[in-house]
Amino acid sequence: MNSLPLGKITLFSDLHPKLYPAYFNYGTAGFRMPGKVLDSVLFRVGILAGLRSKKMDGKTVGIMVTASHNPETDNGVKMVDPRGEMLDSSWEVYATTLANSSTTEMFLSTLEEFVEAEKIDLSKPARVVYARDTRPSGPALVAALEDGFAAIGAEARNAGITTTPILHYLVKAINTKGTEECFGDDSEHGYFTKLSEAFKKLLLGKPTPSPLVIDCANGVGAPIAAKLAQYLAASMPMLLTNTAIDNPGALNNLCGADYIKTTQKIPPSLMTVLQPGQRACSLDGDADRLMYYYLDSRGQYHMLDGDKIAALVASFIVELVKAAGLENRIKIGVVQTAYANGSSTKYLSTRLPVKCVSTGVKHLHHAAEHYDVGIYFEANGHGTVLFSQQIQNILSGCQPSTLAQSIAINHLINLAQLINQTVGDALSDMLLVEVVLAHRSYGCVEWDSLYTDLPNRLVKVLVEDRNIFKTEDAERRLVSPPGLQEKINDLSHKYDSGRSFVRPSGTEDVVRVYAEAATKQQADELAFRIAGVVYDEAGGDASQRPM
Ligand code: G16
Repeated sequence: MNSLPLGKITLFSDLHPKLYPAYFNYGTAGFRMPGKVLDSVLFRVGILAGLRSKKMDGKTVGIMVTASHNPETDNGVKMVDPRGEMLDSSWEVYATTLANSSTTEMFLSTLEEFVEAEKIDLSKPARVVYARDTRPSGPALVAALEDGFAAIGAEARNAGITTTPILHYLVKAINTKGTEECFGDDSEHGYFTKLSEAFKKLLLGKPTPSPLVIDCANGVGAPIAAKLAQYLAASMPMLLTNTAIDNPGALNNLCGADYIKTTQKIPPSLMTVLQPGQRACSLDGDADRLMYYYLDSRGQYHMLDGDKIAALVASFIVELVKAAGLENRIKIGVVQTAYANGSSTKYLSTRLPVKCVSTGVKHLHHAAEHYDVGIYFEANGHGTVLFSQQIQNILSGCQPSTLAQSIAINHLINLAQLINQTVGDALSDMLLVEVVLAHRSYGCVEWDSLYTDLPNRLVKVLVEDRNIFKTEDAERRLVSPPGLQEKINDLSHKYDSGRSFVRPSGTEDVVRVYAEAATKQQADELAFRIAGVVYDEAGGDASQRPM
């Protein structure tokens, strides 16, 4: 096939017309909107994925149908490049343009221009692997996606209902099969085996962790965590909660990682389950984010977010690299976003280089690739650790001179297996945290005391048009609307250790306001005062004005 099968695409495209006037934007994590408006988008993404595969010489591209932390009625779709990473950002623009073509004719002509501009060799094969989460709108959207695959003639493998990180894993495993960089067997079984074997090796000789309470957000993390539990057996006792995937409206409702981070409260469903001192964690709707928390002896709630995970993991890896005698050969660095708590940045910066980038795994991931071992975690619990291929080769070829070095090197090798290096993975990260806690003989209290968080508050503001908000300096400064940043600065300076920033969300139709200050009351007050200023600037429904 050296030209686009226009007749076939037209036939299918007419089954998936763009019915909604909404503007579709390939944002922080792909397209994400109410599920009912996404039919045409999914069909077009199916075609785009086929073209992406052709462009990548027939390598397999991934498609995940999910809206992750968003409410159940939302859905979304994101593309995964052949190395298991987020879609190359230059193609996001094409995805947005194609999604917004209002008629089949316009869609076809945009498609032709795009094939020409990207010099796509249409004779190459197209291969995709796709999956979805548990949202009720998923099956119909997957059907639209499959029509897109059929229209472009892509060879498509259905990975069923699974987590976003497993889909990323599958993409990389498929594309590295039979090569020196083989990532693992390209199946869920391969994923579970890889993680559980590495976990068991890392815990050898350590006491079995006490039972961990896992809030599965009533999402796809529930069945997947249950399968993982079978592979881990007695090595990791887990108590799964919020597993009601068939309960309408339950997904991410009063539970899940985003609920934990934004409300800074324990899910009501865990009130009677969680014992003081017991570790608990929450996944989000597609199990790519992880938040830990616990109740202290007075029943007080404490949150251990992505920043705390980064601090725990980074200090452990630094120590292992030193023990392995490799500190002069391995450059370790940490990547954060503006949401990172000021105290975490201070803690990490005294030990390692720390870089701040814009929100979104794609930005963090690329920045982390500049280090031999790049550790990235967003405060919301999304993150992973990357070991460069060169470092993995050095580790496996290393000749240790002492037993201590040999042990440390083996731990590093096993960590590189345990960690899903393609993307943030709540379950893999959870096992990573459990390994570090076991090695350090830490409970939550000891982990929490690595540093004390500055009190902080994250607020969502509903505005008429969030696209008027433009930022610079890794989203720490607003350049539009004009004059708003000065007001934010003036307010922030009125509070001890006050820091705040405002940015439009790339996954929800809101503007986010983050504030931190010396006390909880000050952080809350600063956040709500800035939210009020944002609201007054950008307008909206007066009943929604933040109070
Ligand atoms: C996605 C991205 C994350 C990002 C989050 C919120 O997470 O993968 O990197 O932090 O959205 O983004 P925003 O503030 O732009 O809405 P998820 O878990 O929802 O896929």
